Amino acid sequence: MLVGARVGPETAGIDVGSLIQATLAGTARKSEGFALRSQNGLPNGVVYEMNRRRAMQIAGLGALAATMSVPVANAQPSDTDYRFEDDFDGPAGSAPDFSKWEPAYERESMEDPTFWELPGNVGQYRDSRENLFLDGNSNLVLRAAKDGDTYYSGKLFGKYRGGINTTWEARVKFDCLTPGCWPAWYLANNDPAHGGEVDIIEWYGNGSWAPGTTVHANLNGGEHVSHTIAPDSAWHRWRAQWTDAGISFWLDHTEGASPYFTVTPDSLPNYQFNNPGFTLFPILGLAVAGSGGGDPSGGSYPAEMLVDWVRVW
Ligand SMILES: [Ca+2]
Repeated sequence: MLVGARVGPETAGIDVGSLIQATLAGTARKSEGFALRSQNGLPNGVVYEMNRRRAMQIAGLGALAATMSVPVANAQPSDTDYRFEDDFDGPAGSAPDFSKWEPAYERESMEDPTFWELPGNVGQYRDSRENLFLDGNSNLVLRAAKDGDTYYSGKLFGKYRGGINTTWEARVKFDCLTPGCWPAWYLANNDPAHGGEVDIIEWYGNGSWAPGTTVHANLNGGEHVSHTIAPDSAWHRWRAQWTDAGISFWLDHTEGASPYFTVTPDSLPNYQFNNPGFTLFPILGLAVAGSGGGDPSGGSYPAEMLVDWVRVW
């Protein structure tokens, strides 16, 4: 866990050069798009893949200082000030870093199980390098596969707990959009009375539920708001930003881009996310069967959910 100064409004008083250097460092590290404005001679809206050196060569720090917009609250921090991050570096076939994550050892039990949640029908989680491992190319792999009569896969619960005014992002590849699979990247608070869940992206292999983003104000599933958005099998960054104004979501965020969905506190009667001391933790999971996954018999297995990194700032 890394805690440090954030690049944002609360850094008021920092000199502009440092602010831009920090922003550029964050940009270069992730090799993401970087927008330049028209004053530097480039057309509006042109987005370049560039590293810090190239940014300096093209525009110079002074020109950038004159043309960059003021960083917003969700600007990316510099290298060292993530509150939590995992790049999933490590040898192929090795375990993820269990100082940061707790693996699921079994599927959650259900009070009133539907057919695909019944023992014998539902897929299981286990802490096995067959189902939960690093690929050696800096990715976490959650692999769903049949072993005997049972489908097994993996799930990780982050040990980090983050409060309000945080941004959470993961770079994910869903090679598991097949019947029976139920992949998700989400945040949760498991307090029985005042819990909540932020499903940043969730896809359902049951063939009937719309994939997308959902905020649950209670853990019983009875109170939520959703936005349909369908993932594909390419790499994408899925982001949630949590402030007292609500929770906003971006797919492949670029600076200044509007969120595709925002859940405001007045959206839900029992909105918990502004409660003092409320925290969330990150979860990566690939379930098989269950209500959301449905019947895996017609699916293509092994199926994998890959995660390049998770970052919180
Ligand atoms: Ca990585």
